[in-house]
Amino acid sequence: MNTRKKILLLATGGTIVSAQTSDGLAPSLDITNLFPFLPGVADAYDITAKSILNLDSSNIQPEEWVIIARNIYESYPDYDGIVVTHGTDTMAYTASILTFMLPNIPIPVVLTGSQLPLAHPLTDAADNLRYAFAMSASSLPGVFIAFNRRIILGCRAVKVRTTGFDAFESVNCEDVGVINSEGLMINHKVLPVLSGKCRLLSNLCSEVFLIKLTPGLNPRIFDMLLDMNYKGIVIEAFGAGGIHFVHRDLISKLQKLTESGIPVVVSSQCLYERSDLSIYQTGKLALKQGVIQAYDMTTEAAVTKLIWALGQTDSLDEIRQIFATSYAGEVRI
Ligand code: ASN
Repeated sequence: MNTRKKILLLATGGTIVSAQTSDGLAPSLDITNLFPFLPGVADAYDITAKSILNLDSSNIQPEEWVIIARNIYESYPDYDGIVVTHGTDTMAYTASILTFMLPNIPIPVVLTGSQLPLAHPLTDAADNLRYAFAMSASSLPGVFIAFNRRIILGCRAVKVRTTGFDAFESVNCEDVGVINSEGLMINHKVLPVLSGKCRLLSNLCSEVFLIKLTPGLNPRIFDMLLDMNYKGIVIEAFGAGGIHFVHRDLISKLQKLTESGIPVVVSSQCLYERSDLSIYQTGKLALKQGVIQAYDMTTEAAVTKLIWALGQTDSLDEIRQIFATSYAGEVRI
């Protein structure tokens, strides 16, 4: 009897399948050629590999998120787990949005990639793929990133290094797992809890703008964003959520935005710990204008949640409700 777990490998490009071209590294390797690089893996799992995209992840955008989510949704009933190979640069965004687009996915969906191509003599790709296959065979439902011996909740992942093999961190949340000589060790309290049937919610609204405040930022930027038809704004504010109103009054502009029905989500420029706009006057005044708090969400999760939420509804009240809910552990209210 074949007891190997059935795993689907969906390749989307990234360094992992890249080779040198006259224009620099670009995706080129065919995913079905992966197995000679991974001795033993094909015996441990029953793997089907399919290339669905072949892009550097800087080119992965909402259109591609829909393709990836649809492929996962259409295939998941036939597999025990799914591995998605993906460039590292935007992997945290893709992992976050897939969390929202595929609520209650009942099998592990594990994204991985590498800092060096699979064919490089010092590559981290083979190891990362091994960790991803192990997690994908775990039967633990959710969207995860496997990288450098760590398993991270997809909606908590941030790329924190451009070249280091320890490129990803789980921000404001413990790791889901670690791989050591005892095998794959799972931290069960971090796992998302299923609350219904899996659905594909693939309507997205790309018109979301992320703005990082700088001292002296001109409030007219928000008029420009309205003119450009942006439907939602995420502000990375200072510290616990401070926004300036002296000399240049950003806060009264926020009122104009929320009155126009535009959701404004405020997070922090600090990577770690939570924002709380109710502490300082510079946050509390913004709260009074109706901004939505991101609390301890990563910027990647806040932006993708807004892109997804605006695809589900244009009601500001419903978007507020969506941000007041943790769907898969992306926020601690
Ligand atoms: N530029 C690459 C990508 O994100 C980086 C990588 O995969 N390490 O596609």
